[in-house]
Amino acid sequence: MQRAEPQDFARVLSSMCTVPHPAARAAAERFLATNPGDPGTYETVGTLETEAVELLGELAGHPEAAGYIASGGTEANIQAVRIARNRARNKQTGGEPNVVVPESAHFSFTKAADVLSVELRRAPLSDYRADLSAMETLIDSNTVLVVGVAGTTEYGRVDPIPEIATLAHEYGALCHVDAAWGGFVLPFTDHDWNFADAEIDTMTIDPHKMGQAVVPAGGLLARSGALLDPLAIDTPYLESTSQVTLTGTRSGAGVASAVAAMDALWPDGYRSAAETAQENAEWLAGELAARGVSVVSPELPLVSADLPAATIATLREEGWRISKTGAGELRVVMMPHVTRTMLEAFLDDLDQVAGW
Ligand code: 0PR
Repeated sequence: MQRAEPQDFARVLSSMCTVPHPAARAAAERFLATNPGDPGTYETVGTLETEAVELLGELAGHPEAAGYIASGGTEANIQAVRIARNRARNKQTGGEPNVVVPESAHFSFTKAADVLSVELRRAPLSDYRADLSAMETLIDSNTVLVVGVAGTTEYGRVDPIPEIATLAHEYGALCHVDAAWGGFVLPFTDHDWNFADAEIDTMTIDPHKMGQAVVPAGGLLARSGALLDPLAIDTPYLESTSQVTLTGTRSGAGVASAVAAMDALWPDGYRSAAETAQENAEWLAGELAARGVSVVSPELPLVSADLPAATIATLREEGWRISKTGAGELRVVMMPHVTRTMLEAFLDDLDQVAGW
């Protein structure tokens, strides 16, 4: 039987995964058979996880952050909701807990709400960003968490994070920032998004997206170790006495590759990747606008453009791995593997299909 091969990245334009950095790939292979879920047995990978959290904390403006390497942004977001729900459960009585998110929040929050039996309240946006007054309308005494997104999945927008944090705390709720995708780009922008910029409590920041680590490597950070306490369960027969992760056995590959990627790329490598990606986003946005296409201006390196569904479908048939926003726009994510040459080839094909 012929051996299956993974796709190459030559035509992948809408994914948030990318080619791992060579050092990250090598580290992942070396640590494939380790389990950071049992750091008493797999000590080295346990130490690496501490390093990974320190490095992520540096990126996020808080080198003393607590946290761990999760399976991805979904787990990190679920855990942030779980922290807030459990913390409130210990404190207050009555009423179903709710979480207030902007409508742009990733669907992982829908999973979190379902798994954790909390009500998800989605606030309408204004100009693709969280609208503070719309959020405040939804917040009440049962709100346990208010979420801001720093780099939205569909339009790459950054919510007003400091204001969201203030709002959350006014109501006694925690504030979580979802920087799953944006976290490795935002340090090189003027946006206020991190632990130094705002009084946020927890953050999702994923090495396996813009961080160029292998899958699975998500990141959950918390301002203090105490914030992770509501996640801790006893592990009677392990050397370590408690565990805060959602998964039990988990891949040391993600942990080791996250450290290797950040060692190799933070900060200069990530800065140049972010700059190149932003240049490419602005170039593509300009080219599309020049053809009369309506484009959402790329604040971060992600371009959404209004193309007919049939055009997108034909380009997919030609092998381009592209997807659409909920509103039907073409979405191109400028991951590190997306080069100008690739974009030129894509535009050539688009010109042919559109016939303009
Ligand atoms: N938060 C944000 C802001 C995200 O964009 C995503 C994923 C998540 C959380 C969840 O992260 P995990 O997928 O690591 O659990 N956003 C991408 C999306 O839904 C995920 C993705 C990745 C989709 C690669 C396709 C793909 O090929 O578009």
